[in-house]
Amino acid sequence: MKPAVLVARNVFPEAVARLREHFEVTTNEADTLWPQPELIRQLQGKAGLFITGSEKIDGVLLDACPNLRAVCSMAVGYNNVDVPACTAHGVVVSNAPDVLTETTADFGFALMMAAARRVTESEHFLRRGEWTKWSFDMFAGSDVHGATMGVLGMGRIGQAIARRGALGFGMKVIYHNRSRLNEADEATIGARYVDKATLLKEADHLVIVVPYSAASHHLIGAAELAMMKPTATLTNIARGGVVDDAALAEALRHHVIASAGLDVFEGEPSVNPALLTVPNIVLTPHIASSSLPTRRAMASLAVDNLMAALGVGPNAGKPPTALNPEVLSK
Ligand code: 8YV
Repeated sequence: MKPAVLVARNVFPEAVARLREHFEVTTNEADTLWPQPELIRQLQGKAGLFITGSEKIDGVLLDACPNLRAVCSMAVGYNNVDVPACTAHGVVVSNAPDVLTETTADFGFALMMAAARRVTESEHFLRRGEWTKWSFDMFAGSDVHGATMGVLGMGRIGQAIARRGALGFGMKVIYHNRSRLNEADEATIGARYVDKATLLKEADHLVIVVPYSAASHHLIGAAELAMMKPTATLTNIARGGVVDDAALAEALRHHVIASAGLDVFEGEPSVNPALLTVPNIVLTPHIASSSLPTRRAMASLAVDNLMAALGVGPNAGKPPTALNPEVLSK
């Protein structure tokens, strides 16, 4: 009998079809995010689970699903998965790095530019029928070319955004990260390492790309925003919770900084109502990785991992992007 796997959300039919070649597949036709008790109920007897960045995988779920051997996510961020608990339960976990780096960097750059040049704010003005004449300072924003980009979190996506800024737009790039890049990488990207305070003080455009963890919770709050230039923009494409959304709304309302671009929110898909009422912000519903080819590649990588973790296909036993491959070598 084929092993049984669960696909927790609607995904591309071709991804499900590949899984059906090897497994008994149950899908989530309604495409709602199952509360954990329902996810646990659906998982009974299943050996594998295909998830997104939303399902919470923790010790409670793992205790309740003793047949589970692999949890494979189509997201690169895995703050929704307790990896040590999975390892302790002998469950392989994988994420989906690399395939979304360039697409997500494109979007981060777009949000930064839209915030700097006030694209959303001015479009709303036009749609409201308020555009009756030209004026010398109408929606005058700040320049991106030649400005200083501050990157908080210099992983793969941070580096891809920094490259765009330095090579494409002649930006001066400064960054802060838990660990410093080696000198050769800094030189290739054209980025200078600074401490967090310098990053906040010197950046014209701050782009946040750090993974979410207890350590990065509210990394940017009222005190940090107060250190930034009043002309600065802030872009968050990392995770909700890295920025204190209430403090950001307050800072935007009082022009502590000029504008912001947010793709991720605390408690999403709910959005702090205060953010919805400030004009100087660009808001998008967590779509930075959402180009069709990239979303296909993310789903396909999760399928590759699930097949390999459950011992079928060309990578059998060696999931390409496992986070705890030691589980399989035991
Ligand atoms: C995903 C993301 O859209 O990969 C991530 O970590 O935040 C996004 O690319 C989302 O999590 C889908 O699973």
